[in-house]
Amino acid sequence: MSDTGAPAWPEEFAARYRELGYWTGETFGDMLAARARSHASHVAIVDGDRRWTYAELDERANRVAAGLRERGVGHGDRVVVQLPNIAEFFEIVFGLFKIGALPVFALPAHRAAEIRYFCEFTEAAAYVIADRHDGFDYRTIAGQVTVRHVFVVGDPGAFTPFDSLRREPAGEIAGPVASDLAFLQLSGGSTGVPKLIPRTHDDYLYSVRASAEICGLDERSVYLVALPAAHNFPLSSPGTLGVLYAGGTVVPAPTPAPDVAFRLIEAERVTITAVVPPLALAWLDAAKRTTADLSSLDVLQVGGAKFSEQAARRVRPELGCRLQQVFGMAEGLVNYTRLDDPEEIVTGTQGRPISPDDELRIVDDADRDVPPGATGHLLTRGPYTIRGYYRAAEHNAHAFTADGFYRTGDLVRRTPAGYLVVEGRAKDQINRGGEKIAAEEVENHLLAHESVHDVAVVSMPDEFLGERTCAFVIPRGTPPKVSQLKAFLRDRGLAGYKLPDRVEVVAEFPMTGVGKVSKAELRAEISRVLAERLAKRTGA
Ligand code: OOB
Repeated sequence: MSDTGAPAWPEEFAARYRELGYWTGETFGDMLAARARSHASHVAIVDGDRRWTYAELDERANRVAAGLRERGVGHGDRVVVQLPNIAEFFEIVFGLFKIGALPVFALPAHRAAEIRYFCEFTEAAAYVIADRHDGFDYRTIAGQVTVRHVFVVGDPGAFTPFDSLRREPAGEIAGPVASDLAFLQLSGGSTGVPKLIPRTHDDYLYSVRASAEICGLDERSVYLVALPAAHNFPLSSPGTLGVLYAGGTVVPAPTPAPDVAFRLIEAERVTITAVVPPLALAWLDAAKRTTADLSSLDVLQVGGAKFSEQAARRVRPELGCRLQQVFGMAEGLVNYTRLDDPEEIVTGTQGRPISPDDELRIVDDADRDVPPGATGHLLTRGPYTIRGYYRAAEHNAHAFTADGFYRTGDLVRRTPAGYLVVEGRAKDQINRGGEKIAAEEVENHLLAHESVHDVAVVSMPDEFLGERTCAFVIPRGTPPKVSQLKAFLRDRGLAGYKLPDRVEVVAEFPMTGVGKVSKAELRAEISRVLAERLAKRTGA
């Protein structure tokens, strides 16, 4: 492990990835500077009535970089960025890229518990927020973290105005090199605390460039940021970075609600956007009634969770655009259906890898390859898949194989044509409509409640979100109600999407042969309960 806390690729792999032209030595700061030269007056970002050209975005990033430097933030420093979808997100992120400081990409849904942890664990130098968004005041979190600086877009309250960061650059800024870390991304996780994913300029920019090509982006592309901008999918698959690489235009949406998103698609002639399956369903339903002109929309990307074949078939007829399925992970590997694939591949698979050098293995519980076409655990390594989490040596020992394959925790099968179909998940995680919840993290918080003797958190099927969260509780004294447990977790500062949707009180847990709680049986049990309830309601 190097002193950056990030396990690097072995030199023979790094050399090969350079030789093959995947790692080019370009940084994200270089990329923006190059676009500011080649596309100076082309619009890069549209946020409300603000339209920033490439020249302006680059100049703003340089100014913010100078301001960060003046405040003592520099190369290798970590900065927790928690912003809604606004233009300043790109200004600060590129400002940080320019000086080699590392954004830590928090989501707007995170609350004090998560943010405190990110700040402490990464020893962050600064925390960047907007004053308020979606009815929440982020300055209340800022009061609870120990960082040197809090920069606030909007009304700064007791903190430092983001505007004061914009300084006149004094000469050239010495930037990072492409093999340096560019940022820390969050893992969906399956452990007690979220894991951080270290990505380099070299590896990430490769995935961005290749994704932009697969998705046919060019300077006429207009990308609507419907999902939270910091998430890996809208950031780089091909996302905002892919569109900026291609010289196109990025349109951040304040919310993905169909009325807002559809108005923006019409007004800015959006050509491509990315959503999670529940949003795709909401858009499909809203498309029937809308008066908005969606004719510019060429590609709807759907990913983050399994999109049902039935819903996938509706996209072209009902939204009038092409569908692209995306099965990716912040750790690296991203699979796409290709835009010219036949309909049955686009609707029936989750795509194939970006790179000819993405190595995939599908294995059984003992890491033996399963026969072709059989379902097994997906392992992967390649030119943009990490070799280890940030500062997590112990966890890395089992999250990766000895020869560097990442254990994705996904159960997949491969079609004869090389496309992946996601069949399930082996990791202890709930995928709530694309939002990932580590069961153990929620369990640890619930165990602190006085009425909880023991708890097991599992997924339960949900028609709209795919999965929701069910907490099986063995009570101590009076059994707790779901509303009480939710309030308790909210008070502890946990993000709203992690609160359990349902609580089942039980006297004991079913056990596996080796004496572990059988989550498989708990999942089966809650599915049975829900199916019975549904049968009763529908009189079946
Ligand atoms: C994306 O990234 P993460 O890091 O939030 O979550 C990764 C996990 C995968 O391991 C898998 O369990 C699940 O999310 N997943 C899917 C899926 N896409 C992601 N499961 C079934 N079908 C899909 N299409 O979610 C992400 C990152 C980049 C691009 C797209 C998604």
